[in-house]
Amino acid sequence: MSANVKSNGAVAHVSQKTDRYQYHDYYNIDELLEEDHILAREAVREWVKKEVSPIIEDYSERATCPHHLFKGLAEIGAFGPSLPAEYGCGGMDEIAYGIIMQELERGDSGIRSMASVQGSLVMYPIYRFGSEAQKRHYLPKLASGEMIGCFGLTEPDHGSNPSGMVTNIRKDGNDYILNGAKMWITNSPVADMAVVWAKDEEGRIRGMIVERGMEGFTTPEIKGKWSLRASITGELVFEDVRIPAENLLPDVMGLKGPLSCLSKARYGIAWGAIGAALDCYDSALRYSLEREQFGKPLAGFQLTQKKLAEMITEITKAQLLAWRLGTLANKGKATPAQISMAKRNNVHMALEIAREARQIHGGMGITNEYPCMRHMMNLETVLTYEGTHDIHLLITGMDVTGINAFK
Ligand code: TGC
Ligand code: FAD
Repeated sequence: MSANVKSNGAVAHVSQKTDRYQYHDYYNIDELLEEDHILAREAVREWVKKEVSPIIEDYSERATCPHHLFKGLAEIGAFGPSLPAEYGCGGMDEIAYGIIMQELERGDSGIRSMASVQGSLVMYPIYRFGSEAQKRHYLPKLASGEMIGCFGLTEPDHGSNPSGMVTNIRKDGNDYILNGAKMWITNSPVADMAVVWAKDEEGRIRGMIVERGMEGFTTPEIKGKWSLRASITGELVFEDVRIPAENLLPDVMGLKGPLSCLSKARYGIAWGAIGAALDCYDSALRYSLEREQFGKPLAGFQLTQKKLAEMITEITKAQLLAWRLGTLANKGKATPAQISMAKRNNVHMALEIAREARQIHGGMGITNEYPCMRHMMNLETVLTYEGTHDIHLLITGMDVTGINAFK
């Protein structure tokens, strides 16, 4: 593939690979969907084929975020699809939101991340815990991509255990003074604003909106990632940043604030990971039918069939889990522990499939001619962020035994 980098950072490709992806629905799950879901899926799939697939290997290889795609993501309704239309959002249901995440992650986990962070971790807390003035000011701008946001929970010394955070605010007249640092923050170097979680003088966790340009607020980039390379990641550093009181989210205190946002985002990832798995399976199936060794297609060997049969079985189970979770979420009945189970299962499933699919492609599987290695590397991050694989296991363990293994 050859490419020219334009002055705005976008890449004009001289020659591009064709995206031959075809959806796989072994159990006719489409019969359980509504017309709106299918329409949303088709629209996002077309967008991914046109805007993401031709450039993603190149951006990933250069470890560069295709920020020109933020606008397009907004146009296809990927920012806050299940938040109300009165704030400029999609007004769709939770299954539509899941399906959109699935199609985006079929393209790349980093592209899905761009949308998950904006919709579930920035717009959702403003919608759920913000004042009416905050909702009216920020949500339409975030939905349209006019503003880009990020979410600051993780700290250098507090990842799986965010309750230990040391980032803090103290009251100063009508304002608060914010000090501390957040680590591993998706989109931070390009964000116009951040939803940040910090402890007040009483040790209660509060959410607040910090805008780029506030004195003492910086967002250095984290470099050197072998995973999620088309997504930009950074820190948030606060040195005596003055935050007006009206920037605090008034309607929540405590860890349940950020954890509620994580539930929303983890739900989207449970769907999203299926997209990455489908892309790997689809590529492996096609390759195994086209590539011949020992005088017949790879697909004709029993060991290849075992791999493919197990892949589509696991994908089908994950699709059913996501669909059922979606119906519960639509009724407001999906519990955090149910969401944890689906995030954990589906991401692990996708990572295993990416590895198997890479094997089926043989040596070609390690190149950027095929998507498996990129998905595999991305999924290592997806397995870790939004709660690690083991943290979600312990959440399930706590739910079924009633005993908290964290404390
Ligand atoms: P714990 O005592 O269990 O809970 C504190 C309060 O929160 C409530 N709660 C939840 N509420 C909503 N949704 C959830 N998922 C919730 N989980 C817990 C809980 O009921 C309680 O409420 P209340 O009213 O009693 O105060 O808290 P804990 O300190 O023991 O922590 C539990 C644990 C370990 C499960 C939690 O800390 C955790 O999930 N840790 C993992 C951290 C994590 O996921 N970080 C993600 C950072 S953001 C990110 O990765 C973005 S990536 C974005 C991208 O690019 O896509
Ligand atoms: P640690 O918490 O130090 O965990 C290290 C290992 O120890 C893990 O395997 C973990 O499972 C294990 N472990 C920890 N506690 C236990 C226990 N009690 N029992 C058994 N095992 C345990 N955060 C944000 O706030 N916003 C973002 O936008 C964001 N984006 C991210 C983007 C990327 C690319 C990455 C890599 C991370 C991002 N994160 C973000 C942070 C992410 O959520 C954390 O990395 C994750 O929560 C794990 O924290 P940690 O890396 O500090 O690992």
